Amino acid sequence: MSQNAILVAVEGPQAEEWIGLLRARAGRREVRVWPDSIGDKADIAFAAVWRPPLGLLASLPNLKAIINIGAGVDALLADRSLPDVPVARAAHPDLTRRVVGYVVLHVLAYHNRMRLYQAQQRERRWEAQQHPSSDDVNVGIMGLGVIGGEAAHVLARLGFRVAGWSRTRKSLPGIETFHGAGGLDPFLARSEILVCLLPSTPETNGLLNLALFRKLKRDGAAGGAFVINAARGRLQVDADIVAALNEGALAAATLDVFPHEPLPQASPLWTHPKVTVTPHVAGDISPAAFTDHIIEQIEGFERGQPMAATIDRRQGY
Ligand code: NDP
Ligand code: OXD
Repeated sequence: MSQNAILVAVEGPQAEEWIGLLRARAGRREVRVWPDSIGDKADIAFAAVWRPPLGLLASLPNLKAIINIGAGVDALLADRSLPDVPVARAAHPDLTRRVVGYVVLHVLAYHNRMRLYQAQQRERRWEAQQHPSSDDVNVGIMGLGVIGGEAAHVLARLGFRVAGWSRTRKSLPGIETFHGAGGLDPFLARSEILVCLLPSTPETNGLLNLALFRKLKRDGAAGGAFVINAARGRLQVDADIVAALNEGALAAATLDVFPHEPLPQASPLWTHPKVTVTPHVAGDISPAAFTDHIIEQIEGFERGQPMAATIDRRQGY
């Protein structure tokens, strides 16, 4: 009998790569795969999963810990039968760099008027647009965690006036910080380019709505208010984004995530001239980068060390 086996439950184009790499790096430990080769469930001590089916983890009687192959644990926590074992999420430099790169790309695209130049190119029009210095532009980052904190730091290095909003009080050099319900309105009132890097929880779902967009700063150097959501679709109300764009509360939106994914064909976001849609790709973590970390987490846990980036279930992230 094999004890302390690892179960991998991942679907999609990278599934084979995850399985192959985990098998290669797991040494003598057995790697089982859901749904094809799960074997005797009593052998499984660890589960490395991304959006596993509801009830799968509760069916493993000797499960000791769960490793989420992604930063957001909302899909896992939606499983009411989730066993009461430690859950570690992905907080890895590869993932952080990818999402921060996505955020910087889109902040700079707005700052450098890329949308205008793309339209001008289609018309063969050669016309330089004015754009302000970055230190005249206010970027606001919702969520100052692993990814939001680094995004704030990189954007501040590029000269932007960066502020961040978090649940608890934070102090970050060079970043203006706000926290809690009381800090939200003043944070919004000074933010022109709003970047969302919050987890999806009962407190944050639906936060990106029309009332919030109307509170953003529109009279600054950025030339209007912009939103970039690279976090979770449930944070945003799609119809409110369209309404905010149409009334001018928002000048443009960049959306990597949606309440329903894939984005339904009938969504007006696909064709809205002020919307950029990407298919939830801001932070696809690389199996090659993360596999060693999964094995290290398991080995450390077995030596009695707490896993890194363990979530707080009561907070939901
Ligand atoms: P962290 O858990 O490190 O950070 C979360 C931040 O959000 C913290 O600063 C936290 O505050 C803040 N926060 C949580 N709840 C609230 C609240 N109610 N009010 C105000 N602030 C709140 O997460 P990461 O930075 O690693 O990732 C953030 C999210 O990005 C993930 O949950 C995931 O959903 C998403 N993501 C999306 C990807 C994509 O491909 N689109 C890829 C990777 C991540 P505090 O510091 O006080 O705890
Ligand atoms: C994540 C994601 O949460 O890829 O890591 O969305």
